[in-house]
Formats: sequence, structure tokens, C-alpha cells
Amino acid sequence: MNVTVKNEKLNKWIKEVAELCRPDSIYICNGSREEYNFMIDNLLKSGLAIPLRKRPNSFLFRSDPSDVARVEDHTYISTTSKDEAGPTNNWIEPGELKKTMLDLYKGSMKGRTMYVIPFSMGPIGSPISKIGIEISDSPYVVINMHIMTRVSSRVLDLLGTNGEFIPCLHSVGAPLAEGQKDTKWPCAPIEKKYISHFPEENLIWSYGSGYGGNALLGKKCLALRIASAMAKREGWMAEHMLILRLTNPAGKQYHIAAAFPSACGKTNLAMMQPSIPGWKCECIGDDIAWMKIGPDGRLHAINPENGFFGVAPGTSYSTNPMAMDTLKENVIFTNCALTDDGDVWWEGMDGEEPSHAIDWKGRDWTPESTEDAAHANARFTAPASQCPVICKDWEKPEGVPIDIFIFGGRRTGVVPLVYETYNWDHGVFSGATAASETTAANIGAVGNLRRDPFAMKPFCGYNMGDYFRHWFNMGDRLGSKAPRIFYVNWFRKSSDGKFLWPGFSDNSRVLKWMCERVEGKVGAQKTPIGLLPDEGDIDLSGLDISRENMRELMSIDTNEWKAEIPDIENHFSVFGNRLPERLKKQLQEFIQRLG
Ligand code: SAT
Ligand code: MN
Repeated sequence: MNVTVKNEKLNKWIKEVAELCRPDSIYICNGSREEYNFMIDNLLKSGLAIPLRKRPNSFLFRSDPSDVARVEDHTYISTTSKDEAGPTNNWIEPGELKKTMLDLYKGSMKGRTMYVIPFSMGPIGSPISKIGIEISDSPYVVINMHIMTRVSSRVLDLLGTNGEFIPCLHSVGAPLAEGQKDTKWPCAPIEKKYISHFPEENLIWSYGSGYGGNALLGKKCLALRIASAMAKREGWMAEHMLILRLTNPAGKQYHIAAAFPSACGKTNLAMMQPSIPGWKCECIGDDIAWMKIGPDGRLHAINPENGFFGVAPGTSYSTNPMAMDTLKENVIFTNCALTDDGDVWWEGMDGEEPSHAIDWKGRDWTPESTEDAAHANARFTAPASQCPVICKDWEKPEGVPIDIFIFGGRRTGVVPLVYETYNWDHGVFSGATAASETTAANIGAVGNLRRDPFAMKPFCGYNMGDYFRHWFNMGDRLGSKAPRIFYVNWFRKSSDGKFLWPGFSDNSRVLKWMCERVEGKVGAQKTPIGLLPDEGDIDLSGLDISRENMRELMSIDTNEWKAEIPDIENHFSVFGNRLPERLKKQLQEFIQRLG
């Protein structure tokens, strides 16, 4: 497999990185099936990949127990001035950060192969796509990138001799001395992990982790952090949003983009199968949306990814049948449990628990074990094309026109099932103040309430005050063609700790109400927080839910909302003079409405 690199900048960069990191060999990837199989063969031989008898061409990997999720505390937006990174990002001055990281990279690939991975975010050759080149010393990264992005030698052809690309440098940070045996999941200790972004020069440097968003640099690093900064400069949007197409019984299509934090059900909603008759849902993307204003003046969205990197625990035929059917073959599983008959298993899967399994740490597990068999952030990596409800237009370069934006999070209390915001500015306020309980997608405490504006707190590549302003600017440009904005909370619990709303396929009932609002078919009640459905307007036919539960789900306790105000003020105050006046105005109006 001889791939020649003609791009001058790329050749120079490959040479520089090789001189710095001192790999034993260099391999330029072409993205072919043979290459994938060859990589898998090597991973099987070294015992890193575990074949799954029950799922053709599927493999299980177990990470090091210290390397199981994104590391937000070690993620940096490195701009010349700290102010440009803003108060929600970690910042180190670029010169200093590069010096530290250059020291770490020195010889970091010794004993390993350095892979050069040419990839496209978005269909290859499309005007909205971006080309990245990831250099990595992890074969696990190579095979995951094959699924999650479009890896191809065609990307190199497209680059020609002087095309532009986004350099993404990755090392697991575990050089091997002469004769030293490798570990199953090489990585560096937490204090040496750095996930660094230099948005002023569209550059990504990642060191020390081999897991998910820390290592598959096309995803959060390129398609969100770097892309959000580019989008701000160029007048488009890069958002942490799923994209779906909903078709009503009359055949009318609605496109919905929804922002929820990591591990809050984006994949489930993106592939949801409506429980209401005659409605159809198709998936366009489950994590990231790039949106531009089209010639029709509307906002058009594409999914820049090529696969799903979804949370496994909790995924089942009852919660997400379309995901389960996506996972039948050609899947990489990470940190799931292994059953005795050679399949994967995780908590929340259908059917009986296995009486014995090997847990994600490689130990015997039985239902009596005190720890879970799969890690809470165990993941599947699966090709999007395998999803039975992937929309036929999911790769259309012009994207799909967005009708509805949804924001939300995990809130045990306070926030009702759904409300519509009064207008764009109020919608931006609801996105900017979105709060959610933390999940296992990041290393750190789980279940703490935090403000996670637009579900972008960990992914905004510049000052978030400016990001809010950018949302207002986009709204001004879109005018009457702007999507309507709603807020949802699928996770409200009753006083005895039970979920009030069944969720999953029944979320279609809430989406139907949104479509009817867009059509002007249903009214709504004005409340201090927004427009709530009139009783009876959410289609509950065929659903066994009590009136009391519905009332509790929709209830608004003014005192609880008043109690949120100091926290919102606090949250806003950190942005100083970067906080748009329009958000301050929204907060004042909100306080007045609460009385
Ligand atoms: O590890 S990832 O960042 O890719 C998954 C997530 O947190 O959404
Ligand atoms: Mn995500």
C-alpha cells in the first residue's frame, strides 16, 4: 500500500513530527477495507482486540481503568490572550503550552508506528466539508477514525500540492524502550494528559489519552472546538446537536436539531421510532451539526461525522431498537462486558443478565458482583450507514433546512417536560442558561447540576460570551426564517423518585406538539418561563399516564424558578463585558415575569 503525499505542507509536517516523536515506522493510511482488516489482524495478534463470535467483524477493547472518558480539566483552548478563550475554558499561553507539550512529544512514539490519517469531516469534496490529517501512534484510533470519519487517499488527492488541512497531532504518550512489552491500553497518567486546541492557527495537539473525544480528533476537537471558532469567524454554526427528520402522516417533513449534553440521550432521540401512528422519524446525525444559511435564507444542517460513538449502557430494544440493529456487525465496542458465548453485554440490555461475564476490567463478573459489568461510559463505534433509519438525504452536501431547535438536559426537578420560548432572544436565553446533571462522559463527579450553555460548555473553542453574541447575530440574519426554539426535560422525577415521563418513543408526542406549534394548529399558555402546552394538546392516545403525573410533569413552581435566579446571575457574571446586553435584558424580563 504505497500512498504518496504530494502536499508540501503535509510532507513538511510529517517529517517534523517524525523527528520529534521518533516512531519506528511511518504508515500513511488510505482508508480501504484491506487496511482496516490488516489493522484488526494486528490488534487481534497482539491481544488488544477481542473478537466477538456473535457479531461478525466486531471487536471488543478494554481501556486502561484511568482512561475511560473525556478529560475536561485537561482540555485547553490556547489563544494569544486568555480573554479569547473565555471563562469557561482552560487556558495556557500558546508558547508555554507548546513548550510543555513539545517536551512530552519528544520521543513519545518510540517503539510504535506513526499513522498518518487523512480524513474529511462531511462528504469528501463537498464545499462545506473540512479536511483534517490526524497523526497518531494508536492503531485503535486508526480503526475508529475509519468508522467515525471519511478516511481516504482521495482526501490526499483533493489536497493536491498546496491545499489546506487541519493538523491533528495525537500520541498516547507511552514510548516503548528497546524490547519493552507493550501494555494492552497504553496511555499517560492524568497529570500528563493534554487535549489542546490552537484555534488561531486551526491546530490540535492531544497527548496521553487513547479514549473517545480525547483521541478521535475529528469529533469534539475538530468538528466542535476548532469548527465553532471557524464558524464564528465565517458566519456559520458548529453545534453539539443531533439532527433528525420527522414526517407527519400527511407526508410533511420537519427537521429538528437538538442540543443535549453528552450521555443525555441524543443518540436515542436521533433514532427514535414514534409511538404515535403515522409519524416517521429518520436519523441524520446523533452528535454534531454544522449549519449554514442557504440560498433560501433558511438554516441548513449537515452531520460532519460518518458514524456513531454512542453510550452502550442503557441501550436496548426497548430504549433504542434502531441503535441495536445498527450494532449487529462491523462494530467496535469499548469497555463493555464480554459474555461466555462471545458477545458483548452492558447494564440495561434486553433480556436476562448473564449469569457470568468478564467485566470491562477483564475480571470475572456475576450478578452478585458489587460493580457494574460495563463501564458507565462504555461505547460503541458503528457506521452511520448501518442504521436502519438513516435518512436517505443524510449525506446531501446542501444539508437539510432546520425548522426546530431543542435545548435540554437532565433535571430531576424544576423544569417541565416541554416549553416553547417566546422568540429567538428568549430561545438564546434558554440555551445560555441550560443546566444538566453531569454524566460519566467526562472524568469527574456524576450527578452534579451545572450550567452547560447550549450543551457546548466543554466544546466551545472561544469565549462563550462571544458565542452567545454569535447566536443573536445568526438570529438577526435569519429573521422570520429562523427555527423555532423549544426546551425539554425528559428526566423529571416525582417526589418518590420515579421518572414521570416514559421518554424514548413517546418523546414523539412532544415533537408532534412542536410541529403543531410551528403550523399554528395549537395554542399555548403563557407562563413566566415560556409557552406551555394547553392541557390535552400533547397527544397521549394509547399512553398509560395519569392526569396527576401529567400535571406534575408540566407544573411550574415560581419559587423554585426564583431560586434559580442567583445561580443564573452568577453564571452570567463570569462573562463580564462579553455578556451580550440582550441576554441581560432577557434575564431582567424573566425576573419581571416571575414577579
Ligand atoms: O468521548 S466523546 O467526547 O467522543 C463522547 C461524548 O462525550 O459525547
Ligand atoms: Mn457528544
